[in-house]
Amino acid sequence: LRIEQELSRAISNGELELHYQPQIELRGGRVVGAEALVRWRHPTRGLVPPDKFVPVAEECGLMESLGRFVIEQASRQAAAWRELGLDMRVAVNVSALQFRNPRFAEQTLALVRGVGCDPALIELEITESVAMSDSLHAARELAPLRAAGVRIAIDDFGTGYSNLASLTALPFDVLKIDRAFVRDAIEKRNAQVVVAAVLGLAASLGVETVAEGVETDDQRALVASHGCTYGQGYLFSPPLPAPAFEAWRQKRL
Ligand code: G
Ligand code: G
Ligand code: MN
Ligand code: NA
Repeated sequence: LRIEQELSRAISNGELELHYQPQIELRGGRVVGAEALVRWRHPTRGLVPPDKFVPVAEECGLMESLGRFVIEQASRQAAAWRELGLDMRVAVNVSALQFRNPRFAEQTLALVRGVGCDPALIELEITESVAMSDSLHAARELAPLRAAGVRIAIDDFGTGYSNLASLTALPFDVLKIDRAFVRDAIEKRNAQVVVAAVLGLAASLGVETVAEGVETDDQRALVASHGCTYGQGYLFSPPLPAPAFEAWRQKRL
């Protein structure tokens, strides 16, 4: 069977699942949310990572149904956690193709509300390059989402070629510093300069920040000392299936 056919079947058969990686408030250590990361539990190949099938989905017309699955599942989970009394946001990655949809905002809000989820529990991650490739479209789609309470995060920040003036005109709530800068910040002066500059920019814009790929306590301390709001990375936890995530969170309290 070709991978496209298998993937199409996998989406309808429920072989896709979301894993959740915690986001921690660096001042105080509170768990404020999680990034949802999709995996394919393949019957013979085991757990397939997203970089092996998200591009396939984009190429063969399956991205819309994959994206719909991810938004619905993440919203169901966020609503279920609220039921349990855990107030946690769930961040969802949005692909370039998904975002290009002229009815992206409307359809996303319908999916979120359709499963009984408060839009304020959802954060959408859009990469810097996707947000900036058509900033007029981006502004048009992001405004109604934010008006409904959805938070917008710019993912992989620092890796694109942003026109900073256009970027600052975009409505968003969070900048996620790409993990390459966090990785190198301790040893490489230029990476540390980028981290400090991005955190300074975010503070001036009044937006929050997430340092991605935090693996060591030195990295955590460095980004915290420059005012970073949240941390995410193996230092805290890898992405986990929902039950393991809940157990991890319980143990931390
Ligand atoms: O842990 P990780 O291998 O999950 O993720 C690898 C890449 O796949 C990341 O760049 C991440 O943004 C992307 N990714 C993970 N889950 C999703 C998803 O649900 N949708 C999209 N479009 N990309 C995802
Ligand atoms: O591109 P995006 O930021 O959406 O993707 C998140 C990716 O980063 C996932 O593949 C996730 O598994 C991975 N990841 C999460 N935490 C760490 C970490 O501490 N170190 C490294 N190297 N990768 C991480
Ligand atoms: Mn992401
Ligand atoms: Na990222």
